[in-house]
Amino acid sequence: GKERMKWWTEARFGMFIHWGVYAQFAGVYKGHEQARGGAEWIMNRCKIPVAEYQAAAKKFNPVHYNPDEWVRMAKEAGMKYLIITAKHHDGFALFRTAASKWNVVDASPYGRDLLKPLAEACRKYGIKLGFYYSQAQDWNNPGGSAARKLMREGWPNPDSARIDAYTLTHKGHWDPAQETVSFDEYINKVSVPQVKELLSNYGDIAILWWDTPTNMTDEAALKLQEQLKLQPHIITNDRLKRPNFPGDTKTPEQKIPDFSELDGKYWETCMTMNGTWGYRTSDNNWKSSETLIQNLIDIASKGGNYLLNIGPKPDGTFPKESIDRLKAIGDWMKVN
Ligand code: JFZ
Repeated sequence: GKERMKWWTEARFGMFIHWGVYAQFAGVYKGHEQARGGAEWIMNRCKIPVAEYQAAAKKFNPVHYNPDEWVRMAKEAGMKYLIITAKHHDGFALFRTAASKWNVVDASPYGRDLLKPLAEACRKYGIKLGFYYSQAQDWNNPGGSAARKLMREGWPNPDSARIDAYTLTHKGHWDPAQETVSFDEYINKVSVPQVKELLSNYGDIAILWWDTPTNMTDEAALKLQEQLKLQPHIITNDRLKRPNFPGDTKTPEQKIPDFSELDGKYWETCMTMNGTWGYRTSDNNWKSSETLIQNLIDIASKGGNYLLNIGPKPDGTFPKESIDRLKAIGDWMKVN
């Protein structure tokens, strides 16, 4: 209840991190600039075959990854918590997992769990740690769902017109490898076990941030929710499954609600600093530091939280533009 939400309501400001194999594509597939959607969607937008996408992980080697520095930057910007994509829709686990070979330890030359040292850094700096986990949508683990984002008959996808006809008749999938097992099997053998791992192996986990409940059933949602008992104080958002699974917090995306929309719920606006969640080389549409600070003030004054995104580069560093903005926000925090 209220006691569990106390730290969250006082936090006001957190860091969102979208990171995975998609960072390597950085919005470009075979010379084609992705036309729609965030760069973390490139596999789906461009209908990249499973084997080809997985081959890209063989070059995923973030040798400059320094989680201590990441968390210190968050801390100095005045952030109180951090939520990282433990697994986004591309299904790539940034952690050691026994439930799928499609993870950083087994499928990349880096070969080490990325979340362990991040959890340690969070403990060191007193920053609460949360995991984003794409529970239903998964384009690489067979059986996972694939949202047919922006796809209708007669409205060709500029990123993959060739293969739209196939996705229309295959529930959004584009590669037969994605349909070798059922959705239920995916939930039971990948999703549930991985959530269990995430809630067991990294100490205190403050937040579980579900996303895109495509194909979710009440049965699957109940199994996932059951795992939350492993972290009695955990806070969740409203994206496990709609309806019936409201979670604790609402998640307006890329926008700050008006007073009239707030209706006494806990809410958190998640937002990008430019136009993409995952790293994209060509996106220079950066919001100014002034705008970001004004957003924070606006949100805080309305009782919400601001979850501001960083899309790290494939080498493990933050884009310079993001670092500059975090510093500017931190400087403002010190005098206010
Ligand atoms: C989802 C993801 O597909 C996206 O890649 C990113 O992770 C973002 C934070 O979440 O996108 C959504 C999910 C929900 C809405 C919009 C985009 N929504 O409810 O309006």
